[in-house]
Amino acid sequence: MKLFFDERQAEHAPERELHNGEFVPYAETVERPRSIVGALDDWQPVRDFGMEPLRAVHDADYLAFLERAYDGWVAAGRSGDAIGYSFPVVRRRALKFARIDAEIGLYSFDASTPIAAGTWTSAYWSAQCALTALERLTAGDKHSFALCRPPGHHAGRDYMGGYCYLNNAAIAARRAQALGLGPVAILDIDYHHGNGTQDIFYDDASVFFASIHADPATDYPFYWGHADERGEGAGEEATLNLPLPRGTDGAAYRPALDRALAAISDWGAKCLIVSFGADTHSSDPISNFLLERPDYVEIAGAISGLGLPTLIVMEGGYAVGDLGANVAAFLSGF
Ligand code: SP5
Ligand code: ZN
Repeated sequence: MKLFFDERQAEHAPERELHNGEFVPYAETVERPRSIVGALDDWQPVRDFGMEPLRAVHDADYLAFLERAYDGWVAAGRSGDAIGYSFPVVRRRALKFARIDAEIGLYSFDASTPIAAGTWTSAYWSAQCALTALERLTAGDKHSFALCRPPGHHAGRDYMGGYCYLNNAAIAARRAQALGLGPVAILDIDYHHGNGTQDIFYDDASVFFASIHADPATDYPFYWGHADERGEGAGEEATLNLPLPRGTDGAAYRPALDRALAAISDWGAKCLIVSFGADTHSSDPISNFLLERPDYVEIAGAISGLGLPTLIVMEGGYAVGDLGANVAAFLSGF
């Protein structure tokens, strides 16, 4: 399987995030991709597909904001990373703002997603990484891996959150459709619900979204990922959420995985995008599942049993000491 990563994805390095009432060191560190790159050989260069595939998913004003937000922060006389403190929740008016603090809240849903000097560059190349890896499927490869970093699945059309700025999986899914690889399904197996991906395709019958994650009643992102969210309008029944309790181990995970795979197969997917988070591992510092390394081999084996051309995009996973080996184990299962 071909592996993709671009060095510019390492430029993004926020210092801290707001969590449980305190500023704590940012968990989505550059040591993460370093660990994964170190555990696997033969990385391929990333190509530049430009802005158009990003515009197929994200609003133009949001992309423009992301690109200039850090400069706007510095121009406002601030130091450190750009971070919001006021968020407009529901029924917000479509107002235009000049002040950076109003904009940054408008385009985010949490305070764990600061914008640092290298954020736009890294987010841009993370998306290009997914697009480059996807291209392998058109060349006839069965599987392909994009070491996306920053991750993407919490980012929506016009918002960032959960360490995510551009939704790499969604961008790849739209591009897969454009390349005639569809119908496309996205299987999200990060510990956290992929709320951004769900939101982007919620009323869209052309992309099936299945997610297995920690129950949002107890875990971030709280407001999405509940079992009764099944899509809406034309997209009704094209979303499947399988929340699991804290403490879920490999044996308890498996029936949910089998359900998700059966649903993807029944729906008629011809191409699969896996949003893979290794934050389901027992050693993860911010999560509470109990998967072990051999479970990743087994999960990957079950996914590859679908027989679909599959793009794997990296999402979370914060146990840096185990991360590279866990990702290598997962990829070996294909
Ligand atoms: C892609 C992904 O896995 N995003 C997860 C975002 C979770 N954010 C909420 C939990 C934050 C916990 N932060 C603890 C930092 C300790 N240094
Ligand atoms: Zn996660």
